[in-house]
Amino acid sequence: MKITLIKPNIGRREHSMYVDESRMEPLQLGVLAALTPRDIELVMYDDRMEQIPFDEPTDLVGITVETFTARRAYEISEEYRKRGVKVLMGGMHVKLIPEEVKEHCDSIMIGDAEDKWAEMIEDLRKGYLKEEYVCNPVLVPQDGIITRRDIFEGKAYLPITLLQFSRGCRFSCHYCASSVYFNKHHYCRNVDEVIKEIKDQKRKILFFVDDNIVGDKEKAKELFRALIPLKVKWVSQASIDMLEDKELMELMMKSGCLGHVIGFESIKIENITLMKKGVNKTYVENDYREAIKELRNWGLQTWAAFTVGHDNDTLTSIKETYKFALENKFTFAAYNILMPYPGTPLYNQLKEEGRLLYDEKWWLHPEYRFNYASFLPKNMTADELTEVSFWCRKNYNSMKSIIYRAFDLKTNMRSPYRFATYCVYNPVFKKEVFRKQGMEFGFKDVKK
Ligand code: B12
Ligand code: SF4
Repeated sequence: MKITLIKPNIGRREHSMYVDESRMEPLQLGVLAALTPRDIELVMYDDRMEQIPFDEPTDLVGITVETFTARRAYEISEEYRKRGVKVLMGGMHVKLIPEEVKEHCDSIMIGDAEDKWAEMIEDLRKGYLKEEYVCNPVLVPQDGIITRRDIFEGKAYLPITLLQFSRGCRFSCHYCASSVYFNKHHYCRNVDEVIKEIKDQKRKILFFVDDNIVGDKEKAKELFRALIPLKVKWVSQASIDMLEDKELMELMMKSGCLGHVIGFESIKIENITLMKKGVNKTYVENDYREAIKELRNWGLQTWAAFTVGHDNDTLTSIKETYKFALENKFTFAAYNILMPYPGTPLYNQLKEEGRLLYDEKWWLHPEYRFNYASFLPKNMTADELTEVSFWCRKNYNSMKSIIYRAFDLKTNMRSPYRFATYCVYNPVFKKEVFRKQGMEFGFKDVKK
């Protein structure tokens, strides 16, 4: 018996294929591979940089689906189903909008696969699949499961190992798909297993793809203590309230942390209130000044994440956000347009207010393009929002800005290693800004 796992691309650029420059190993497929009994043959194809051999015989195709890749996932599924191969879909988008996904495959798995993968395999061996596998929340993620990384070999991924210590987040920002997926819960893995997983692979640079690695500060301390002897370097995503716990910060730095993606989201308190990001409230009140000073003093290289297009945003306030990030010389900054993901409170609110564009399903609409606004903002047109967010990204990643931001002895120039990281990754992201902007979803027109 053979299973084929697939990571779909987002889409294509006009007149050419799009190859993701910053492509990383698809961790979820490594977890699914590890859950699969060894007597089953398993292959993985990553649509972001290789052709999918649709004619290669297989008994089941498993596709991981995010909202951005849904259109392409449906195309891939159609190709296999034309050839009589059964397709199973799982991942974030499947949990957010199962009724849509069902239309495009033979079976769906809702939630974390650890709970129902074995049952699905047994069904497959008997020659059938249920239409739906609904997984219970996995209280200890990857319990006894060490990601299989042999499936990533030879595929030219960035030399950084992805893994997780925890899943989910307790906060409930109104636009956040993860908050809906995990129903505002945060689950930690067994520290011993995380350490074993790190020792089992060769790299010294790690990316913990947790939604919030400090979601449980005491458990995070346990992890950081155990990381110290391994002498690894790592990055992750964290909420800004980590700064309240000095012991946590000390252990974090000792364990080799280089920096985090931190959701600053907005420099306007009115927006922070609207998006229900209570964790940022006390920090935004003094323009994040104290927090940024502390982050620099700890020596963290910060990837500041902003969302633009909130109801209190204007073109001027968004440009001020750009200036704010530049002045603070963040190592990286993202200016993501606020995206209404299906199933989120933001999506439901905009739908009620009649503000959703693209027939309320931007991710499937043939005219929607990557990084376009998909709703009517309050204080500007959708096109203006698209343009101003691109303007921020373009300017923040310009050569002049990269050079200006490099000169920070506490962060980007703290050590030759830090400086090298800065110099390698900034040009990669600069290139991605232009390559991805306005990209079409999917490789061809798909029917809704
Ligand atoms: C790591 C990560 C990235 C990495 C990608 C790494 C890589 N491999 O290429 C980077 C930083 C590059 C990235 C980029 C982007 N990301 Co991202 N990313 C994540 C993050 C933090 C973790 C994903 C992960 O690896 N999880 C670990 C695995 C083990 O968990 P999992 O995927 O949930 O899989 C489990 C289940 O879902 C299920 N499952 C998953 N797939 C399948 C398939 C089958 C067949 C079955 C049965 C089950 C199943 O079982 C798995 C095991 O339990 C998530 C947040 C999140 N919590 O998901 C955001 C997230 C997926 N990203 C998101 C976004 C928006 C983006 C960007 C579009 C951002 C941007 N504007 O540029 C880009 C582009 C993404 C793309 N497709 O190209 C959103 C997607 C929202 C949505 N509704 O789809 C998320 C959810 C963040 C959020 N809070 O909103 N991202
Ligand atoms: S803090 Fe981050 S992960 Fe948590 S709910 Fe808000 S946006 Fe989502």
